[in-house]
Amino acid sequence: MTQAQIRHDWTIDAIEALFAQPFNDLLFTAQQVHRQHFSANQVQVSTLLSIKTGACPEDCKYCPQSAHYDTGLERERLLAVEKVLAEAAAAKQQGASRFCMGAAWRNPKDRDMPYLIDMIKGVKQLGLETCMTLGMLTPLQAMALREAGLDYYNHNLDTSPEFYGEIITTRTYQDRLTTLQNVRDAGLKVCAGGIVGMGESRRDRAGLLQQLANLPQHPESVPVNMLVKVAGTPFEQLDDLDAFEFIRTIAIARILMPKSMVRLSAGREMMNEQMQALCFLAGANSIFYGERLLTTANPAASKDQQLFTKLGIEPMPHEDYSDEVHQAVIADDLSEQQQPRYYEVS
Ligand code: SAM
Ligand code: DTB
Ligand code: SF4
Repeated sequence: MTQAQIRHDWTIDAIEALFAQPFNDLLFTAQQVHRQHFSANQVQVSTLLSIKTGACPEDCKYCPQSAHYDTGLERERLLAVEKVLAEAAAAKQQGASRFCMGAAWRNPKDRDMPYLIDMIKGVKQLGLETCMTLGMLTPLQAMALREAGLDYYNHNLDTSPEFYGEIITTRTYQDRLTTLQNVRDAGLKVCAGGIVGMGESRRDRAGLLQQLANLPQHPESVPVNMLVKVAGTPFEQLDDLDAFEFIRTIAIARILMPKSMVRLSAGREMMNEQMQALCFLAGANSIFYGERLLTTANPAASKDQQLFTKLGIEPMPHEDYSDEVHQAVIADDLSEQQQPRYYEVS
């Protein structure tokens, strides 16, 4: 097989044709593409922490944190920086290489920025990669997070432009694309994906992947979430998506975005080991690790360690920057960045 081309001109019809392939053919192609760019038996592990929980003004129909639905979730204000750093240290101890901090916000307020910046600096000093997902960002906010040392920003497109209106009414698809552009322009790495199993059609799944693959630059990380059906949300009673259709979605994400990390994201708690193994075979090479996602359950770390052992998978190493030499360089870089303030003080 010749080297997979990095393309940004995918048509929905071409993507639907991939969906229609025999399963074995599709997985074979995806695994070939995967091996051109990645070590076949390594999976990157990230740990998630909800740094601000619940009472979100947005109406995303899948989300347990939306104030529009009664899911019984206990709301929590922005966590103290020390608490976040203690959780990050524990995640590192468990073997995570990246720490992702999520907030149930439409967007961060400028008054939150100093705390977010301290969280980023502190987590980096532990030698972990940093990721945040805080909702929409202005260009200045994105730059401020980058200057603090943030590595990745997660912001999902969630679904196709056509289906989007069925899921969320409080922000537009274009709002999401604009935030992704702001994140990219600030020099942050982009983590963008979506959710399947929300009652969308196969064409919508193809449409989501088309949007991601036809961005000017592929996201470095592409989370594919299986809907977690939470009681109290409008999607509580939806039918399950067929497992093979989910695996096909992973395989096509791998083929369309050959160099991106494809993350087998939410929903693993409901998947058996065999299904997860097929997702890895289809080209998924990243997971959330630790028994909690943001507010819902994820498999226990010990269970994932057992699965990795059974499959001969190793956690993907990432360079540890917590030694003295790297820390001196980071401190130096940060002190040079004291001058500009990229957000308004309210
Ligand atoms: N509030 C910010 C935002 O929406 O961008 C950040 C946090 S939000 C919880 C991050 C992502 O989690 C959403 O974009 C969605 O893709 C995913 N998510 C939320 N609830 C989910 C659920 N029940 N099942 C699967 N994925 C979910
Ligand atoms: C993403 O795509 N999935 C993660 C992360 N990015 C922030 C979140 C999944 C949340 C699942 C529901 C919950 O635990 O609240
Ligand atoms: Fe709020 Fe994010 Fe949940 Fe939407 S997905 S309700 S923006 S926390």
